[in-house]
Amino acid sequence: MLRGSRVALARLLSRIENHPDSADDLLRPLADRIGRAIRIGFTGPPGAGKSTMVSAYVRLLRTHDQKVGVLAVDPTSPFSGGALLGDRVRMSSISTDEKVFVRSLATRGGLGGLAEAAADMADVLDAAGCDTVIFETVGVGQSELEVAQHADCTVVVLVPESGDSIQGMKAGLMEIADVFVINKADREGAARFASELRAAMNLKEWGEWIPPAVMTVAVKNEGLTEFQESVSRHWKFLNDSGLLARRRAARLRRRCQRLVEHKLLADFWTGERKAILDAGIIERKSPYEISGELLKNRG
Ligand SMILES: Nc1nc2c(ncn2[C@@H]2O[C@H](COP(=O)(O)OP(=O)(O)OP(=O)(O)O)[C@@H](O)[C@H]2O)c(=O)[nH]1
Ligand SMILES: [Mg+2]
Repeated sequence: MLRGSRVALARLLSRIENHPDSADDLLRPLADRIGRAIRIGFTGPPGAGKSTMVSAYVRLLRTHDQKVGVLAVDPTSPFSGGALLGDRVRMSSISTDEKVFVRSLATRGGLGGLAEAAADMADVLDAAGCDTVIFETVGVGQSELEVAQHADCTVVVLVPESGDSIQGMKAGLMEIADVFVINKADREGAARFASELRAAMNLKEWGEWIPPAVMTVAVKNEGLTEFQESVSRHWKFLNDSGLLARRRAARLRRRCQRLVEHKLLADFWTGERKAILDAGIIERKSPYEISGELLKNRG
């Protein structure tokens, strides 16, 4: 993979996606090659145009001869099986490019595993020499928001109609945005929504990064230059303010804690402990008493 083989890269990514246990051995020798790539997360409601936007942005990065990795996290809903195919079609113009590596991650339905797999795979793409690694996730569930947290810069893609529910949206998407994109600006209400967003963002304290709101028509490549300028400005801010180093350290800390927790949990539930648990329930003991007993004979 380090000699530039796409086949090897694809194989490594599959291995990590399908056999999380192998990530340790695979990632260890790559550790000192990780950290060069800019990681950008695109998130937002279903159908907002994230994939179209990512494709347009990747084409733009390609004009600067960047090597790009894209990790598209499939919509969580088991009912939207068509979306993946749609993504394939929409991203087909970039996926035949030698210096672009597009990969879809299936939602496993498990806890958090997806975010961890995405982070590991981003590390591999980074080590493989990608200048930019892009995550695309649907911003609805917890695990999608977690994936977004693995990015240096989070782009929240909205549509003019999102303005109607800006209050309800505040809780999740509003907080994580570094850059807002109001895509489908060929539809009515985009400018009004953009100024509403800007007004809401300007309430932030001075000295902080104020997320800009960029209007785009991704299907027509419109607004892409302005978008790129916003991302570049944010990247400069991240570096100048020292926030990049802090964010990355926080991210690594969280990942390490997660790994420790997974490992401890996996080791904890022995047959004997499961028996203690079941016996306690049959004896109608309080959950506190049962958990106390379980933790007493630990280690
Ligand atoms: N009118 C208009 N349509 C757009 C624009 N950008 C994307 N679309 C269309 O919107 C639809 C959804 O686009 P996608 O890029 O698949 O959206 P997405 O957010 O990736 O969707 P999911 O991954 O399924 O959540 C497609 O039919 C696009 O052609 C735009 O700027 N204007
Ligand atoms: Mg998509």
